Parts: sequence; C-alpha cells; structure tokens
Amino acid sequence: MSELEDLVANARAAFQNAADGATLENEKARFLGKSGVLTEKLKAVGKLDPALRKTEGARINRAKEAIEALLHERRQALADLHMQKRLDEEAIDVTLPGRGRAMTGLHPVTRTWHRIEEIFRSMGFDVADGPEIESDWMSFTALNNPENHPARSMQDTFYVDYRDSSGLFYNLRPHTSPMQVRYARMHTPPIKVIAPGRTYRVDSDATHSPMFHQVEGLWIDEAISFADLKGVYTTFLQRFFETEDLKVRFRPSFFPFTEPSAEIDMAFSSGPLKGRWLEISGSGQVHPSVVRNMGLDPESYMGFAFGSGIERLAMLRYGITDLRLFYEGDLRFLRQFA
Ligand code: 2NL
Repeated sequence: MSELEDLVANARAAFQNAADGATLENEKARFLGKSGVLTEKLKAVGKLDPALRKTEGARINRAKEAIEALLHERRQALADLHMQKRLDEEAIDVTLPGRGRAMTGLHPVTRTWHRIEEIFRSMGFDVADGPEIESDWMSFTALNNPENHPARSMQDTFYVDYRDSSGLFYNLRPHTSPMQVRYARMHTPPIKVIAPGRTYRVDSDATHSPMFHQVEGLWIDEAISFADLKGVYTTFLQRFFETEDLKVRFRPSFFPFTEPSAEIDMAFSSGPLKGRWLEISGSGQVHPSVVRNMGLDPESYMGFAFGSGIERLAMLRYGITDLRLFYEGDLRFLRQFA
C-alpha cells in the first residue's frame, strides 16, 4: 500500500472509532485541518520537482476527497445513530390503555340544573340563557328597584369597571331576572320561560357564596294567576323530590318586582326532615311596571314569577349540609355523584 492509501485507511479507522460528533471533528482536524497531514502534504508539493508536481498534487487531492467523503459518511452515520437513539428512548406505545380512566360525572349543581330544566320543559316552559354582565337598567331599573335600593349598593352587587354612554355602571347580574326581561322583550305572550344560570352577590360565609346559581321562572299571558303559580311550583317540587308526600305554603313577603309577593315554603311529610318548614323560593305576581318594562301592556297581560336557588335545591335533594362543598372541587365529595 502507498503512503496515501495508508493515510486514507487510517482516516477511515479513526473516523469509524469516533463514537460522537466532537471526537469525529477532532479527528477531521488531524487529517484535513490547517496543520493536518494532508494540508502539510499539499504544501510540500510546491517544493517538488515541477515534473512531479501535477501528478503528485492530483494524487494527494484524490486522497483528500476520499477522506472528505469518509468524514461525510461518518457524520451522517453518527447523526442517524443519534436520531435512532432518541426515537427508541422517546417511543410511546399508543396502543397502551390510558392511565387516568377515572369515573367521571357531572357536578351536583349541574345535575340539579339539568333536572330542573327537564321538569319545567315537560310543563311547557322554554329555557333561556344569556349574559352574566348586565346593565344597571336590566339588573335593577327594569325590575322596579328604586334608584336608592340597597341591592344596588356596592356592598351587595359586584360592579364592572365600565360605564355606558349615560354614565351607568355594569354589574355581574345578582339574579337571572334580566334574562327573563330580555326573553319577554323578544317574544309575544304567552311567555313561559325559565332562566337558570350563574348569579353573583357580595356575600361569602357558610351559607352564601359570591357566585351561586339561580333559576327564575316566568309565565305571562292574559290571565295567569297565583293559582297557576301554586299549581306549577307544587308540581315542580313533587317531581323534583320524586314524592307527592310534601306540603307547600305561600307566606306573604315583599319584592320590588312582584305584587303581591310570597315566600314559598315546603315540608316533607316523611323522612329525616319530616315536618320542618324549609324556605325554598321567592315568588309573586309580576309588578305592572315590570310587565311594562317587558314591552307589554299591564292592562292586557299578567302572570307570575319565581326565583329559587339551585344550590339550595341540590342540598335538599342530596342531603348536603355545607354549601362550600360545591365549590372546593374535593374529589371525595364529587365522586359521590359520578
Ligand atoms: C328570591 C326572590 C324572586 C322573582 C324572583 C322575577 C323576575 C321577573 C319579574 C318579576 Cl323578570 N320577578 N323574579 C320574583 C319573586 C322572587 O326571587 O329571593 N329568590 C331566592
């Protein structure tokens, strides 16, 4: 073997032995670098007999090209190895079953919400859903709240840092009534709708949460009376609690948006809560001013409205005694409803 062939063979061995990129580049320098063997040889060509220069130069260049090709080949091989190693290490078996196959279920408030919708739908009520950020007019004025009513105060209602062109604040709706006003203004009687959803009040203790859920109901036509309210709400409670073994009473009360107004109380006739009167809802005949704000003539139209807390209904149905359990996301609690 010639000296150059030896050199190519040495380079092949050296490159082959380089187990990683850094070692390979060091070996490259040894052969092809500025003071590498081949560079030195090419420099020496200049000092040769002119007759030999051309052939000797060409021989050295061929050897150089051969070594460059070997280097290239090894670089590619190392890159392939590196990629294969990563692919092996990072491989995932997409056919394996997932690890988190837990039982899932709906939140008890959501289940109660759905149950309420189903019962009222079966009685011919539509279900309406709408904005949680409302204008002062929608949340209060349309509902006949006087300008200085305490419910409007910042101690009771959350306000949003925005005012409309007339300088009025926007709020997080403290009840779902605005949605019923919106619905009434978009439809013609008979208006028969419930509005379930999130509501907000500045209140936080064992029995109050700043965010809670409410369902309001509204039935307006030419002659919808308190008798209809009694029938509808009693039927709702019987279906909701799956028993006709309960008493319902209407206790006089006051709300700015209804006249007359009543609290609805109920008592089970059997079971652990037997005989205990429970406050379950506010209600009343919609105030004529509110009927007018719905775009209807109160001389022609009348009806009832009610507002009930969904958490309250859920607590009674499932026997939950602390409201805060609904909002803590504790899986030991939530799993019981899966
Ligand atoms: C309560 C009181 C009530 C209503 C809500 C209502 C809605 C419209 C018009 C008139 Cl659009 N009234 N809703 C009526 C009476 C009572 O809720 O304390 N609920 C827990």
